[in-house]
Amino acid sequence: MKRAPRIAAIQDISGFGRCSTTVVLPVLAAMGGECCPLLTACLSAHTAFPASEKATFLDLTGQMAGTAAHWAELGVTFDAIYSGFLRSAGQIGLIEDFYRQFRREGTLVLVDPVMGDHGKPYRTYTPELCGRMRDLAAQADVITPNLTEAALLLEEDYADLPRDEEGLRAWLERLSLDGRRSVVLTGVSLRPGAIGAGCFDRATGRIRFAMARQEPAQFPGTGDLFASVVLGAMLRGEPLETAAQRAAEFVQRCAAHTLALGTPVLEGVQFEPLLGELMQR
Ligand code: PXL
Repeated sequence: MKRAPRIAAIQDISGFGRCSTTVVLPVLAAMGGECCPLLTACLSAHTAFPASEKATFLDLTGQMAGTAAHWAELGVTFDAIYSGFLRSAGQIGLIEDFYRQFRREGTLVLVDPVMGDHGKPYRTYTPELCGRMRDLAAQADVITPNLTEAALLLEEDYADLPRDEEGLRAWLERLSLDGRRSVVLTGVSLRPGAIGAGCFDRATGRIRFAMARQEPAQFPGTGDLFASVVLGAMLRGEPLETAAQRAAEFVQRCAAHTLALGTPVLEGVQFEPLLGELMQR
C-alpha cells in the first residue's frame, strides 16, 4: 500500500479572500498531498479587509485537542505537520502537544511563523504571542518567515533589516539556529525588479537565493501560497532551493495573471487556473 504524503495543516479557514486553508488545501492536493485540516478558527474573511462589525470569528481552539485525540485513536500518521496564522498562546501549546503525539522520525515540521508584514505585527499578535511563536518555530525543521517575521524572530528592529547579500546571509545563518533548521526567508530582493527567497538548507549548510520577476502589487495570502508550494515540493523529494524556486515562480505567475485580470488586491491571487502547473505528470 502506498499512500499520498499526508499533511496535518494547522490553519484557520477564512471563507473569503484566499488565505490559509482555502489556499493550503488546493495547493497541497494539486501537488499530490492529502491535506488534513486541524482548524484553529473559522472567519468570514481574512483580517486584511477593512474592519467591519459584520466580520465573524469563531475560535475553534476547544476542538483542537479532541480532533488530535480522535486522529490518534484512528491510528493516523503524518508525513508533515504544517502550521500558519495562529490566534493565541494556547493554540501554540496545543501544537506542541500535537508534535509530542504525532511527530516521528522523518515527519517534516514546517512552521510558517505568520506574525506580520511591512514591518508591523498583525493587530492580534501581542509580544507574548510573538514570543510563543518563536518557541514553536525553534522546534521546526523548516521555517518560512517574511522579512518582518524574521525581524520579530531575531528580536531585531525592522529598520535594521539587511539590505545586501552579505547581511541577508548573516540573518539566514542566525535564523537557522546554528544549522538546526532550514530557512526560507521570503520577500527578499537583491536587485530591482526581482523578488524571492533566501534559503538556508540544513541538509547541505548552503545558502542560495531563489528569485523571480517582481510584480507591481502585493496580495494577501501569497505567504501561504509560497509556503504550501515549498512544502508540497519537499514532500515530492525536491531539495529546499528547488522547492523555493518553484514557489517563487508560481507566486509570480499567479500575481501576473491576477494583475492582468484586474480583480481587487484584497481578494488575493487567482491561483486556481494555474494549479495544473503544480501537478506532476
Ligand atoms: O495569510 C495569513 C492569514 C491567515 N489567516 C487569517 C489572516 C491572515 C493574514 O492576514 O488574516 C485569518
